Amino acid sequence: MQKSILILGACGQIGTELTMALRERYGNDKVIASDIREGNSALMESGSFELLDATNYEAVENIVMHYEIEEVYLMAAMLSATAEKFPMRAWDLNMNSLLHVLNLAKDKKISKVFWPSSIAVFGSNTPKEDTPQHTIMESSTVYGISKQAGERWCAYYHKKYGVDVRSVRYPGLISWKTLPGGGTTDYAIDIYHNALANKKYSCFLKQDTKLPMMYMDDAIRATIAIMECDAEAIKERSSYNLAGMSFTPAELAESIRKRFPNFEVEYHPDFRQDIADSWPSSIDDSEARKDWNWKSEFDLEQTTEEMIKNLRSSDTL
Ligand code: AKB
Repeated sequence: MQKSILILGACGQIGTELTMALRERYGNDKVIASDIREGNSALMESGSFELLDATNYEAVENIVMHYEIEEVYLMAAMLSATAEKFPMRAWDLNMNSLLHVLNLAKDKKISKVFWPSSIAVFGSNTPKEDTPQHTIMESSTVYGISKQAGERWCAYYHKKYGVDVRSVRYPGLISWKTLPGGGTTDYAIDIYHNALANKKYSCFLKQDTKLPMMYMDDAIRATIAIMECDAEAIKERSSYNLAGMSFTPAELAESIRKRFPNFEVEYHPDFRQDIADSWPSSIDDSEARKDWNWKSEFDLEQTTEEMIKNLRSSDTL
């Protein structure tokens, strides 16, 4: 019999695609989507959905018991830019939802947990290029602090209680199906929408700000791969570095300009520039490659190709 899975935060940028991918893999009736708001029609119509606040322990526990859930993917989070505006709300959501799920696993009500960390765990004194798995991590953002604390909790629950929790540090994720919300890397999606709709874009980061990024298909593949591999293969119980590609806004604009020669970008950095400046430019993910055979597939040119093709033929514009 297939395992039953609960996704918390199923209607967000990652949750939407992850839910559909897991439903395709394990069966629509085995993957329960939940969020504090409803999602798109494909998600709502393809399987069970529960309105659920991930910070409410009792409500999460009830759903886990009702559906006899074995695995939880906790995708609910407040991202970096919004978290700077609402620090306490971000801390409440990002930490309490994680502790609730870890406690359910500690009490053997579920058997496996996926929780995403981020490149935001790193800070301005971390080595910027090829940032290693283990290095200085002095994050200066609310979001980064919550992700770093979350990583420590994951490692602690694994060591102390044997909780099978698995995690990756996502770079900025580029997708066309669902818009992101409140992140610093969101420019790398907005820019495609604007290239198609307006032929110009006002970028909130400087043109030479190089950040680690990944196409969503790679991120979903990594998430499912780490969850499916044998527990003994997972050597990092905090979170794994994960790399796709790295580029600057100017390089991304140039790749779009190969298809739209008249595309114009202006640069008007705002408070998100400070956040981006504190993050790495590129990531060394050799531990993930070694332990569970991770390898990304999409580079910038393939990503631009996919984004333009899919946005053109979808109604998300
Ligand atoms: C953000 O920009 O906040 C996120 C992230 C890098 O975790 N996309």
